[in-house]
Amino acid sequence: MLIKRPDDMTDNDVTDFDVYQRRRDFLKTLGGIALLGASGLPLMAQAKSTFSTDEEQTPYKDVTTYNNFYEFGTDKSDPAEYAGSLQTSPWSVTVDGECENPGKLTLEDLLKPHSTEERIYRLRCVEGWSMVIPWMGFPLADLLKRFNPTSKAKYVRFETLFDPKQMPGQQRSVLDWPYAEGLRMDEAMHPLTFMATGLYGKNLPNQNGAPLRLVVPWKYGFKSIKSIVKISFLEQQPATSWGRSAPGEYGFYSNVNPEVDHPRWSQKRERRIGEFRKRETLMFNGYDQVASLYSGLDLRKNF
Ligand SMILES: Nc1nc2c(c(=O)[nH]1)N[C@H]1C(S)=C(S)[C@@H](COP(=O)(O)O)O[C@H]1N2
Ligand SMILES: [Mo]
Repeated sequence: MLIKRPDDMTDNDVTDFDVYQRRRDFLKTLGGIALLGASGLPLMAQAKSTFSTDEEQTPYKDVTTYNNFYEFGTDKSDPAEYAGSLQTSPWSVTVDGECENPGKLTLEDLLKPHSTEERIYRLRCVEGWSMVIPWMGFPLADLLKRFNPTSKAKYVRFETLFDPKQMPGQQRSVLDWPYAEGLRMDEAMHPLTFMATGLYGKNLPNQNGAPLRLVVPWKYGFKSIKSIVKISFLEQQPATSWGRSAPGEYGFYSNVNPEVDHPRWSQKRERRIGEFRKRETLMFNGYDQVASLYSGLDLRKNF
């Protein structure tokens, strides 16, 4: 098969990428002991994240050309084609609401205290397809703690950039812009919940939500909001873009659940991109460690 090089890949990137892939093969031979740091350079020995899956990773090309990012259009190929117009530098993130240290941070100041780790997560889209993506980033909890949320902070709301010039999809009212998502505080603080700044050992491509996007692997992909400019600590559950546009179809929780069908299709199975036969969808997308967050909650009602 002829593999087309993505347009945004320079020769330099390709070299890094080749190194990255060889590194992965090398690591496999070491039995999963990661010896390389976030920069791609050998650092101190570091145990491979216990949160990561060792399932086969979806090829870089698919991860970066089959996307949902409605700010750039509704076709899977639109984000890769049009997200080049997104200016990710300079970038800043406003943090407000129920916290002791609100503020507007430059991306540099926001990222500075965090070291980057790799998390290889399954991503299950509500549409019935899935991928395995090696993200780079850091736990969301580590970021949120810096702002000292008060005891009133029960939820966290996230917002994507609103700029119809850079994001032409926002000129049409397909969704309630800006894209907004939310998590309950305990979900946000769960160690699986991740702020991604890269994938496959490279900076995040724009189509994947550069420069900063959320990854919540046990929830449908639309909870993993891209290109975040605002984080708010709230006492009340926030409205979400998908929840507003179709409340009967997209609930606040949106945990992956093969027992609760989407009103228009079954959620029992999924197509892993690159595979021919469908596979069974797992409760919480296979992340059973989150089950205790929902004890006592009727997940049919709270879908
Ligand atoms: N701002 C924003 N974030 C978004 C979306 C979007 O349209 N806009 N799509 C979501 C959906 S439906 C999915 S499946 C994932 C896809 O992430 P990926 O393209 O990096 O695989 O991003 C989510 N985050
Ligand atoms: Mo999705």
